[in-house]
Amino acid sequence: KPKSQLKENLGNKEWCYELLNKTSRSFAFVINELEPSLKDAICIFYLVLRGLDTIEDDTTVELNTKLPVLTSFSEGLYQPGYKVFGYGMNNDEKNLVQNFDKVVDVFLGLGDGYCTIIHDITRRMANGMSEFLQKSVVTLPEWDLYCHYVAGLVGIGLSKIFHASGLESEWFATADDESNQMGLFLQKTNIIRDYLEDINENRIFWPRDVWARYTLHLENFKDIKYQIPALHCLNDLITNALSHALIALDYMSRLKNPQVINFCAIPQVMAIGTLNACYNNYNVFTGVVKIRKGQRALIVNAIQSKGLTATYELFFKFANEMRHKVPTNDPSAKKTIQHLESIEKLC
Ligand code: PS7
Ligand code: MN
Ligand code: MN
Ligand code: MN
Ligand code: MN
Ligand code: MN
Repeated sequence: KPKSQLKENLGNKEWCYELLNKTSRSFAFVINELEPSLKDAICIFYLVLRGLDTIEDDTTVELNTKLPVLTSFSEGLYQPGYKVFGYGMNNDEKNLVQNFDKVVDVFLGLGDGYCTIIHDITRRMANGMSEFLQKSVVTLPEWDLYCHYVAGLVGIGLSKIFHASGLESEWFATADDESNQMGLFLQKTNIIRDYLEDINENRIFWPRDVWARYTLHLENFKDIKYQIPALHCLNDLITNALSHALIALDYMSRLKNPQVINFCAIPQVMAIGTLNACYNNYNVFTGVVKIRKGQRALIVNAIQSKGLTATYELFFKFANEMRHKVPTNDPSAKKTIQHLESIEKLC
């Protein structure tokens, strides 16, 4: 592997952390708190995948132009000077991919174990993204597969990094199914919440086999006269996402390092909080449903001071709140309550 340019290494690393702060909506904070042995690897992992996602997401570039860029991206990690022009829907994303040589330089300075994991996951994610740029998400297995490519693989790579750092046990090196479900829980929540943003960009990630049971056209849900089927469909997908919660709790219960616990648990608790905020809420179809800044701060504080105990308490709280909102006539009600009761029992 080519050596990193040592002289510029310090400046490039600072640049990477600046870009992390600008491009991540929520990960910058938890990554900054990680142990030094882990922090740079996960910062670079984030920026590499954010770079790849910038290419996937750019709806202004033609597919024939985009696909070769996407599938050669992971090889760029081993080419000093590698950068990509013409992509990015905002200035931070443009900045990231146009100056990607700075990320490559810091990447090449990581331990070989970390490089191999990051390169492998990037290659597999890019192949999955190009598969789904050429087809839509129809069945539930396809929904799980798309979410595996863009988030489950992140979980699998992170678990291997945790193990390689020596901070977490051997279990994490091979816990691919559990790691995948950690990612699926976040990604499905993101896809459910981003209904309006995605459909307005002509991108559909809601699985057709599910929404077709409630409407002929997914865009119909934007119209208040379709409120009832829209809410039934929304609650159906939230119920599906909840099926990953128990595995996610089991995964987190095996973690030892307090900063790794924060890094994993804060996004998971934010996810179940977001599902609770979205559940049976028609605002998902007319705007953005988000956890308020103040509530986010309370969650982060609780997890930082009480770790897994707070994680279990907050999962209980959000599951309990959701259970009290389940309408008796909702088609998924029985399944929803089953999932929520098993979460509450475990917590
Ligand atoms: C390497 C920390 C902890 C075992 C850029 C963290 C976009 C939800 O596009 O930016 O604005 O709607 O809000 C993160 C499992 C991946 C999955 C995926 C890499 C958890 C490229 C996060 C993040 C595994 C594809 C961010 C999956 O959402 O989305 C690192 C364990 C990137 C994790 C994308 C989404 C992440 C996401 P947007 P966001
Ligand atoms: Mn994307
Ligand atoms: Mn994106
Ligand atoms: Mn080992
Ligand atoms: Mn999204
Ligand atoms: Mn977005």
